[in-house]
Amino acid sequence: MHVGSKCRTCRRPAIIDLPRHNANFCAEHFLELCRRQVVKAIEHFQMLTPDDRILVAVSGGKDSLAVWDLLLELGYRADGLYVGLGIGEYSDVSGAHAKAFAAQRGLKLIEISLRGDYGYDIPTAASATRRVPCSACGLSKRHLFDKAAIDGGYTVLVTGHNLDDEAAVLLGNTMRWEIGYLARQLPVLAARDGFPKKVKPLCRLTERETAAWCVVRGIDYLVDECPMAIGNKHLGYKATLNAMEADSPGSKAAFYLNFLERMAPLLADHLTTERDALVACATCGAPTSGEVCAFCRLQATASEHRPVPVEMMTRGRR
Ligand code: Q46
Ligand code: ZN
Ligand code: ZN
Repeated sequence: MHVGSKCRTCRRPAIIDLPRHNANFCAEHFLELCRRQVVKAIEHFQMLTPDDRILVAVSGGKDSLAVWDLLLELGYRADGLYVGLGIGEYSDVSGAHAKAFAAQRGLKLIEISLRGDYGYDIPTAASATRRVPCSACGLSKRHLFDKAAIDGGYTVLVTGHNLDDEAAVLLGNTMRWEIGYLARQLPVLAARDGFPKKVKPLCRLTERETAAWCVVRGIDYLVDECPMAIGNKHLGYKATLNAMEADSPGSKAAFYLNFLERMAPLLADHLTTERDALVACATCGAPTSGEVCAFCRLQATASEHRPVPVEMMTRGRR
């Protein structure tokens, strides 16, 4: 940003430049732009109503704290859910940020510990299954988020996925033409067969914008990346998109938002035909297409395994 840049709205000194909007903004009008983008996403996709009981999955990072803050600011009622993944110091610090945010504002935060409540953690699960950590982690989070929302009587589960996350997943799915995944890559998924409604109100904001939201609002968030993300393809897709965005501002948002508007409706048939008949998991009762759900199978394997420290799983990967 050039020294002396002015806010597009009020001409006062700007604090941030947003090349994709071809404009600079002061703090007040930057926050207003973020609110507007979130309201637009919520209204366009009919994500939330004022009567909803909302559960926000909170990691302690910028996106989840920003979305919780934004929803409260917009007048919604929302509790938080924190799942301790047992990823060494990263999890300790992320948990501290989530708890501090809730405590400072007198908010309810449901806390679950994978190790304490389910007898395993992500480094151990990755070692036991010999698969990438994010696979066991994603499976565990999805199951526990769904379960907490259903058990707690919440009508909607909110996650902090931002435009960069969604565009990176979209690029990965497009590279392989994963039609089933592409059909489901929507910022709102309706409740069905024992799964809660799931929404992503930050889908129109980039991660630079959610970080700036937190800085301007004085929200203390965990800046470090998860140590187990190293080498994951998602980061590579983000870097590719960022390189394209640097050359052509706005291309990342166009890629994702135009997919939602132009392509996703054409895939709607795949969303309805892809459903298997679901039955209750014999162990935990969650909806599953097999006899025992993937989470219970993972838990059985990982909780039998001797605990593996995170350092062992990240050594030599940097
Ligand atoms: S926490 Fe889990 Fe992420 Fe870490 S292990 Fe992968 S999925 S990168 S959002
Ligand atoms: Zn301004
Ligand atoms: Zn189960």
